[in-house]
Amino acid sequence: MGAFPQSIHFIGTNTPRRVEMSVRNLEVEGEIPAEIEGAFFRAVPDNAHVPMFGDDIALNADGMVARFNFRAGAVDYDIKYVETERYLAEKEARRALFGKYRNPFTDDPSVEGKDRTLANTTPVWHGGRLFMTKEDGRGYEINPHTLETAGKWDYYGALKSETFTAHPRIDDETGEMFFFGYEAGGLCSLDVAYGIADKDGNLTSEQWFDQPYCSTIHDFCITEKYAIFPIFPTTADLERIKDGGAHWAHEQDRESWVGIMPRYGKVDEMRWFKGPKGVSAFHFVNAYDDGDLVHMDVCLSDTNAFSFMREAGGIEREQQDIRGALTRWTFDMSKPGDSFESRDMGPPGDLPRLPDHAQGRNYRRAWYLSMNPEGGPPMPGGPVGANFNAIVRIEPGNGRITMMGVPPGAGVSEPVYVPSSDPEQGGWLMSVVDQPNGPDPANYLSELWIIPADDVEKGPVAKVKLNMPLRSQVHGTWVNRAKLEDSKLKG
Ligand code: V55
Ligand code: FE
Repeated sequence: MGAFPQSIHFIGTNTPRRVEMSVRNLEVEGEIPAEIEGAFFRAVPDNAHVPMFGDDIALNADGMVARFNFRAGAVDYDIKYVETERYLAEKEARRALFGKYRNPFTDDPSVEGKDRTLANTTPVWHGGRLFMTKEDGRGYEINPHTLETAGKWDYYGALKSETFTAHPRIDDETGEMFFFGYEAGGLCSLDVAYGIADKDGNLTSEQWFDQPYCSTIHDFCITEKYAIFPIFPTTADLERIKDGGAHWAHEQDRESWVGIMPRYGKVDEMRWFKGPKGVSAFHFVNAYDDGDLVHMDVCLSDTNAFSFMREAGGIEREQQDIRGALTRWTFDMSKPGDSFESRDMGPPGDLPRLPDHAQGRNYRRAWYLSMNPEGGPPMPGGPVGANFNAIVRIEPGNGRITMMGVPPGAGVSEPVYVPSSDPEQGGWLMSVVDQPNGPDPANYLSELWIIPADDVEKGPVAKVKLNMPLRSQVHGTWVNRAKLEDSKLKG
């Protein structure tokens, strides 16, 4: 088996844990609000084997699906590998057979042509089903009660795209899911598939268009009228990949683009707006219509946040020297031309969270992860290799910003939002907080904090204790008890 490398993708909260387990009745400090009933699903990349080549990146680790299950004031925890084709082939061989991140030319010949996706990025709930997704392949359906893998999801054979985003958007009013897949027609293709699934989980539309260049489209937005596709200059190149190189390289001197089309329209109605050069973003808070205006709020930075994507593009910039802001881009759909307005709204950060009902609509508040300048540097870890140490709450209407920091050295992961039946209360955030436990960076304790969503500065009302370290998650999703009981797959 050998040993894991000690690079930023395997230390701190990225230390491989690799344990499938179930823990009943976790210890709780404080009190869990009685109305919290449901499951917090998390996507956790965690290597089942040492990488084929010396080093690797966290994005290339096997997907695990984890669940904090809240029932009658008690919390159970479970975590299990997603049994992708790739995971099962390597499990059988007892070693890595798939090589570098999104580079099939580096694989062991025995797995040629096999599906490479790891399903390690976002748990998605739609139409009574749970999926684990990653943007390089189709989603895998998971039984939400047992966490067993049910198989690859293709909408009963209807889906043509070879890929499915880890960031679909669900309109809470119509129940429809809007999604896309890029490199939809194969490695480095310009094809983007734009799809809609109805509230019951049936594919009702799939259209393909070409993006301006082969970029990583990690997230997109919907409003009540539009679908919005951002194109940032982190690009794939087939020759580089065939040479065994990186899938992605950031191009600092290349322009960005935003494609906007009516969300129920035809892809040839797409209008392309030209954006600044060299910028990058992985996640959008939200977008909404305001008369003829479209506002889109993006966690923007002046270069790519992933060091390996910068390095492949020859960009020398330390993580702490990256600049950015929560930024509002406003498009006037009544005017011709390809320009738009931009303004800063909040401190730099990423991993935003929005209440489900506010998707695509004017919103009162949202949350995202940021750095508390007074908090001291957090432990290394997380998808980028650098953790965040604060949750920021922003009211876009008036610019009010509040914050919850975590103890020195601790890291905080993306929260989920849990609505409250009491409109005065404002709901809850749940977030895993990893706190150092001595000088060894692999040694820390993970807790799930429950925080009043509209009073984040007050800190947690309850801490659910694992009494052990958990590997960093990427994204998570909250599914309430009624939805779980209404699931298509039963326990
Ligand atoms: C991201 C995560 C991925 C990936 C591409 O967080 C982008 C961004 C966990 O996998 O493959
Ligand atoms: Fe993401």
